[in-house]
Amino acid sequence: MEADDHLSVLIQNPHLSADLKSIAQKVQAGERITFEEGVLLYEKAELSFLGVLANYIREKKHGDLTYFNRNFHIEPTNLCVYDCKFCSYSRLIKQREDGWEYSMEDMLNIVRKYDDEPVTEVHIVGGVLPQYDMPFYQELFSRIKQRRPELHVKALTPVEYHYIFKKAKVDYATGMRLMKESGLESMPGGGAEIFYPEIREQIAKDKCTGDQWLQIHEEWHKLGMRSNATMLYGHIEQYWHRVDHMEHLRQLQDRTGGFQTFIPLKFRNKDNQMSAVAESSVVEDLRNYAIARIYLDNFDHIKAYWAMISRTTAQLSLNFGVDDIDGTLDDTTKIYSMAGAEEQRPAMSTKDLVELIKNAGRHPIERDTLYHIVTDYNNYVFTEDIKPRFYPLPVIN
Ligand code: V47
Ligand code: SF4
Repeated sequence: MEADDHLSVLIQNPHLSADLKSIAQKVQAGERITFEEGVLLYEKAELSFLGVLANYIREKKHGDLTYFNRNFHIEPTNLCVYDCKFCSYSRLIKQREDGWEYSMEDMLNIVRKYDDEPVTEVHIVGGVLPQYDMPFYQELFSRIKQRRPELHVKALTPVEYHYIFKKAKVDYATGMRLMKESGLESMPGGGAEIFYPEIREQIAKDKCTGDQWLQIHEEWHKLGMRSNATMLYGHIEQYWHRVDHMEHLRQLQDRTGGFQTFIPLKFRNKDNQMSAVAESSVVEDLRNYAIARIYLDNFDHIKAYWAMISRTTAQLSLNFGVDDIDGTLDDTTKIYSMAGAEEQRPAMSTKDLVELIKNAGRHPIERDTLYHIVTDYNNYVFTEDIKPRFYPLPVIN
């Protein structure tokens, strides 16, 4: 049965409650659901119901296509002036012995090591420290682009931009324009956490507010540029805080159309100040992907970050609204392994990733950052496996 037949059968089910039936009919008609309906889905809808709706939307938008990209990460430092309670990664400045601080040369060395690799993107994000200021990042981005012009620079979040622009005494619009001129090409989705002030205050005090996060993305979109959005869920927030978060994103997207992908990030509780908070179940994770797919009707893509949720859940998520499972990472990212993700050394070869997608009955596509097709892997025959390489990290100052 096709996704639309599944939805029709569901709507005809005489046991379906009137409120859920009305939501299903809206989805079938391509209509937007309301804030209250979003909350109702979280409170009342079963996983199987959500799966039918989310898969219907996913297949309307993308059929079976499932995207991934080949990128590498640079994490300039794990020291941070902020102290987010959920963060297993950052070490306060006073705990310097646990930390690393890469110099400009260290970071350029990482880029150089990928010279012969078919990667299309470098993803740069880490802690916030005074020496990583606006001139530092302007120089870094422009030197990366000089070295490898076709490598897409996806870097930093409003958390860093708010901090470095304040220090440089420039407003958001000027700051984002200058970063673009230095070689920045898109912004990852991090730092969003939960926008609602009372929750944000408890888990991510002092860093940019939800409104500031949204304003910085808006300025970036006004320059014709694209970005992603995340939501850190499954901690102290309630369902309506998640819907409030997505509502703000949906409204901004209506104004700018600049978001590409929404990435729900499951809270992981290892080695952080919120370790007493239980993690969400896989069922809850899949429900959350599905509701995000249904609520964010104006977002093209929903991404599951496989390194964080395990390969099996990533496969399952492809039936619950997800059409992107990020990239072939190597071990240059530590954010997740340090927070207790299943993948302690996140790496998957292109062949592994392609097989993972095919085994879930989907059609694997390698994309670039802006979702242009790089390679269609559906009928691709691998003559040799394209493995990610493990590089020794540069010496830390
Ligand atoms: O903002 C930190 C999250 C984010 C934990 O745009 C945690 O393509 C769960 O945004 N449990 C940064 N999450 C990573 C990020 C990202 C990742 C992959 C792709 C993209 C993209 C963006 O990581 C932070 C924070 O929300 N995070 N600690 C934790 N304990
Ligand atoms: Fe710093 Fe980011 Fe960790 Fe918060 S989440 S403490 S801003 S590294």
